Amino acid sequence: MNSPYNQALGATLIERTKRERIVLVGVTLPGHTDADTEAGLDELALLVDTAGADEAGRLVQKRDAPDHTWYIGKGKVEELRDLCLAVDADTVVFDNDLNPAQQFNLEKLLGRTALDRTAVILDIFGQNAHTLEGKAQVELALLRYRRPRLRRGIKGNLSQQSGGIGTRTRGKGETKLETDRRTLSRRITKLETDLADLLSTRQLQRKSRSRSGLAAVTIVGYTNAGKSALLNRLTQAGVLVEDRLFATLDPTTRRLSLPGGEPVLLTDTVGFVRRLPHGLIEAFKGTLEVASAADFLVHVVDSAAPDPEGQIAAVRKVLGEIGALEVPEMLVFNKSDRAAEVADELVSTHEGSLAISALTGDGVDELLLALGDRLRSISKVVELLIPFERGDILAAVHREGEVVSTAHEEQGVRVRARLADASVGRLSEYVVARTPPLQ
Ligand SMILES: Nc1nc2c(ncn2[C@@H]2O[C@H](COP(=O)(O)OP(=O)(O)OP(=O)(O)O)[C@@H](O)[C@H]2O)c(=O)[nH]1
Ligand SMILES: [Mg+2]
Repeated sequence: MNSPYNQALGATLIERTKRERIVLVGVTLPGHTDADTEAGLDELALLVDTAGADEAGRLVQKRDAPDHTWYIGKGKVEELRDLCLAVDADTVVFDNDLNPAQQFNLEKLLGRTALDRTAVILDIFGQNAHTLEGKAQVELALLRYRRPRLRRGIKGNLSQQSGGIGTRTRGKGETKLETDRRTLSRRITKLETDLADLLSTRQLQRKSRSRSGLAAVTIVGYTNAGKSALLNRLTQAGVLVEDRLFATLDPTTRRLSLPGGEPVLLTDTVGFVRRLPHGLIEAFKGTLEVASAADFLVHVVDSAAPDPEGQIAAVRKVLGEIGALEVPEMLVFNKSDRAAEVADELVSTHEGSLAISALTGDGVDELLLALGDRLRSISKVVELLIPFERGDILAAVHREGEVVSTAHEEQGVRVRARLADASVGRLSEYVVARTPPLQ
């Protein structure tokens, strides 16, 4: 209990009413530049701020490989400790992922909480989860992160630092439950089962929706790109819009009528970030399914961000991980009111994209027209044979699609019609031929 390590931790307890002060650490590994490291740290500073703490300083190191014991070299750890003392920082956050042993060794030598980017992102998600499902998903991701980091002996002291980022990712109480790895594993299994149940309920709901014949359009994009602002602009959904990372965790769906009159279901969902922790993606698969199961994605990009192309790449990487890369996508460069030139330039380099401002409404009419066109182009021309007595089916084809031709035959009416995937699925019993999509 009286090791210098514990004493240092105890000393930080007194000053918990003020915002936590954090030193950020970045390591430039081969294949990366110093500028990459700085950009990573700039974003980490935003994440830390969103989590409710302040950047107190930065330390960078160039290395051929991470150090086995501390990630950075021992001399650098000592420099880090001096910097923490000089700027009165209680916590260090590495932009690179620390393994449990490195985290432990750093904390021992620094006498301070050592965290990584993943812990900060988990902390923000934890603060922003509101629904039952959102909370369960975050808890699952947190417990999976925490399980290999459980330690006996020193855990209690770290837990007492109430209010800090490290506290929340480690768990508040130091009950017997928290210290028991097996109990934790049981809780993980329970959450996994609950979430699997929620997922199947959601899939049932989605099936009944797709039976309604409406195309499902999901808004995806980097966090803070303006996805919720766009949903609000298009549907008056009244979703929370904030200059804050990961303001949205739970999906919201609204019905929207396109200029041609065809209704679609538009969903706003959780934003992505570079190196989104894999455990979080895994835990959030229920939520992320709104992207992989969509008929179409509107990919919103913040034109005023420091590196829009990098953000597009990061979003596509996550889309790949959740199996959503095959879903047709339209790039929309938002915040054109703030960065008109950049937005125009991006539009010229990305075919089929357009510039909008969810704030002023600029370009939004064009977006709706383009969305209608794209949805029509991904719909298929199919041939159906409908028995004469099924006037209801014939009516449904007219309502949901565009009839190209009809011919009366012996067994019924042969109809060629352009239909969205959802409708084709619903009417599959009557489909006799499918032709490739028209471009
Ligand atoms: N200037 C300008 N600001 C915008 C525009 N669209 C959104 N914003 C601002 O950007 C910030 C983020 O907007 P949100 O709609 O919350 O972004 P989001 O993509 O839903 O973000 P998360 O849910 O946190 O991932 C807010 O401060 C908005 O007011 C725009 O077209 N122009
Ligand atoms: Mg949002």
